[in-house]
Amino acid sequence: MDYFILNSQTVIDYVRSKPEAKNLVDISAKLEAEELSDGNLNFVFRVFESGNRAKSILVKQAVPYLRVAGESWRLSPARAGFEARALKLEHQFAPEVVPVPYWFDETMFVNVMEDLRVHEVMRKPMVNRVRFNNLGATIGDFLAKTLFGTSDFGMEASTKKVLMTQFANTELCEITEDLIFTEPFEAVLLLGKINRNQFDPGIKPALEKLQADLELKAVVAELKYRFMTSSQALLHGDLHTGSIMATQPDGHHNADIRVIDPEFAFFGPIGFDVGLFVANLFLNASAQHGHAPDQNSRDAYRSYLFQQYRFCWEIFELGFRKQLERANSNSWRSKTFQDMLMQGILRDTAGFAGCEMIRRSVGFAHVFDVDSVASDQKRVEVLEMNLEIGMKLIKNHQHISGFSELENIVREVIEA
Ligand code: SR1
Ligand code: MG
Repeated sequence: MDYFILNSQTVIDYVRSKPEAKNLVDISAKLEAEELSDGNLNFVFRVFESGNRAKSILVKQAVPYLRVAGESWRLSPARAGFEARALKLEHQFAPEVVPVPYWFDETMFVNVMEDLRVHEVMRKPMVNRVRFNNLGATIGDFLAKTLFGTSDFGMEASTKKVLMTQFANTELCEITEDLIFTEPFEAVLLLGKINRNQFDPGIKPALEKLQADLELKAVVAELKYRFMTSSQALLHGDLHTGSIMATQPDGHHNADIRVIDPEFAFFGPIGFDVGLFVANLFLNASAQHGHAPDQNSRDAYRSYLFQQYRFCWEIFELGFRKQLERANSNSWRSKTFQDMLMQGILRDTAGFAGCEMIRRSVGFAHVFDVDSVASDQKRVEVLEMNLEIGMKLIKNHQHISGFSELENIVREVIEA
């Protein structure tokens, strides 16, 4: 079969033609499909047995362009291969948090996986202040397991170096380098480079000030360089709350939480994954200025979000340190080394979180949490808060020595 772009009709015949589908759905029965695509890059379909939606699989296809931008933004469908390899590894290290990968079709650039039928992407419920009490701990544990397991502490140095050759994810890394670390900080780019920033005219003065701040730009350059050159572990690479799904919480506000969409995976600095996740908690906390109906519900949800930040860091640090005790070399068992390592990761977390807060406010890809604020004035206030938090996190990241310091930087701006 040659590559062709699937739609909600042809995906059914595609599934029928695959022997791998036999144990997952009854391919001799009537099948139906619906398109679910809501991410920026790919097309996603659910294929299910007619009359039995519980028997379903998820079919995700990469097309030779960026789905949200259209055919003019060319992008190799090879990203599906990076996703397949990352999904498999993440599922090995954290099977309870990652959808089961069923098969990867390298001709069709298709990944077929467990259909998370009863799960929902987290952004909308978070805008509506739904609580997931196990969110921070689940993500902290996922990060500790996947990042340790794929680092030089968790595998032989030679195995890691070979594995790294499978993750030269050049195109998607370039997207991150441009969209997170370059474009938001430049009014005019070097010749031949397009600036894809999109921002509310109301924050133009704040943005101009940010883009004229030479100290800030130097520190961002340093963070960008670390992103490009530090190969500590296999990252998810895009761990925002749009890459996390959850069921409706139970009576104790706990839910089944899953991490999806690792197509940006590559070997990078550990704090990038942690930083993206916590920044998205902070983005929601600031956006509640425009969503919460009253001060009490706003403050209560913000307290919950900061608590999830702390749980995430604590469980991540505890899990990472525990595994270091059993690591493959005595070098890693030195308490002083472990303290320095964790402090470096925390500082990176703060710096990368700052960049994420800024790019989600002025760059190409925004977040629903902020864009859905109905009042123009409140949305501008939220965006200004995000820029201020981002700048403070970036400028102070090298001096942070504990996770409460990071939290205090964010709280001081949000609670002012
Ligand atoms: C061009 S893709 C825009 C954003 O969507 C993805 O989810 C990544 O966050 C990327 O930066
Ligand atoms: Mg995605």
